Amino acid sequence: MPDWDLLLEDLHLATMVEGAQPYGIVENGAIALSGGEIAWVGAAADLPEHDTVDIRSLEGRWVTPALIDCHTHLAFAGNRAAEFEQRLAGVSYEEIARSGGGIMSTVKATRAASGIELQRETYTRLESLKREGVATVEIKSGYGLNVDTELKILEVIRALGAHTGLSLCSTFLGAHAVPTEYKSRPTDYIDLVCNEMLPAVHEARLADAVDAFCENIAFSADEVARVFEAAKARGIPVKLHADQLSDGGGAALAAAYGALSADHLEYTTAKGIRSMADVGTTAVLLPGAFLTLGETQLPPIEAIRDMQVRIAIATDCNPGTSPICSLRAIMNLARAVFRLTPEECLAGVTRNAAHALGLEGDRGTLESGKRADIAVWDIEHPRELSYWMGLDELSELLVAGEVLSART
Ligand code: DI6
Ligand code: FE
Repeated sequence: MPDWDLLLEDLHLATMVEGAQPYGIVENGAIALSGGEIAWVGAAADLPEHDTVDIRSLEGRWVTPALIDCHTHLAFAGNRAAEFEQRLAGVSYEEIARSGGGIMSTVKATRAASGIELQRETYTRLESLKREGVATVEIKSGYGLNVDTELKILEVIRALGAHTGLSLCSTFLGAHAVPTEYKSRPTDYIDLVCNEMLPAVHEARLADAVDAFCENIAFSADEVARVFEAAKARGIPVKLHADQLSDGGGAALAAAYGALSADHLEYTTAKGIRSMADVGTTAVLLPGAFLTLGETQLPPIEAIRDMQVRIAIATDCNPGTSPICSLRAIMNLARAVFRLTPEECLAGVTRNAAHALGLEGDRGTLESGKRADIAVWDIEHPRELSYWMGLDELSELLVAGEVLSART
């Protein structure tokens, strides 16, 4: 007879397993945890006999997989509120970037910050996500753009995993922008990324994935391909900022390298989506950047749906185009701006976000054998998670079976 570590009862489940029931709903369910994993999950009526002593009632609350923010740039110093005002006064994001502001101004601040300062600023943003039920966060480097600072950022990310109790995935984004000191020599900068930064980052085991910004104001498809080749040679999975401001064939490029995800996609064509569908690359949609930039071109959502490409959504938390530390707000915006259904929004921050990180075997749904990353909510139906904005319905967050935060 099983002797589980903990059995949670008197609850409803939104397992987010794809199937007959929307949200994978199981009313009157139960969930058993052992060794940090889900040992059993299903209808309470089907619960097998067991010897478990530690049994808790959740008093009719709802249980979902803990949320996953699969695309952020939240390890940076300073902020860009002054540029934000300039943009409101009519100066474009590209103009600011070309005149040395934009990403480069955050690079200056991040280079100047000590590891401890960077850690402190980043910690606050992670805690905000944690308070709303997020257990896994992907964080990109890309505000260092030299060997030392890229390493510093990635080391801070590793340290913050231990400090916050969150599961942090780190992505090396050396090809985020051409730094000022390489202004007219982008090829030399890509040499540095491929021949020095990436090897150093890989040597120190600091990157779970490699990303790049494929855009007129950043890197061409050929330059990105060089970075992807270097990643591939080391067995590191890739993802791409694709077609955010213009159609640069980013989605097809990402797919050609079997990318985990292609992100943004506002200017991607149906053909680009087709190539993603062919290899199973996840579409990560980022309504925060869309709104902050005043973008009007919507990602090709119908094509994405028709071709059954998985849709994830994320904060893109960064100081330039998405100063947003709330994944719940993003769920609401994805519904309002991209017209995703509330179920698509929840799948976008659970099951499909896990896919975008290559973690689908380990988390993102409530299934036995997966990590016990669980959010408990004071709601009457999971659709409410894309309905309310700013209401704190989180009752409890468990990561690998341990309570990380609980309402007092
Ligand atoms: N796309 C974005 O939206 C962010 N990076 C990227 O490649 C913007 C980063 C910034 O402006 O600081
Ligand atoms: Fe981004």
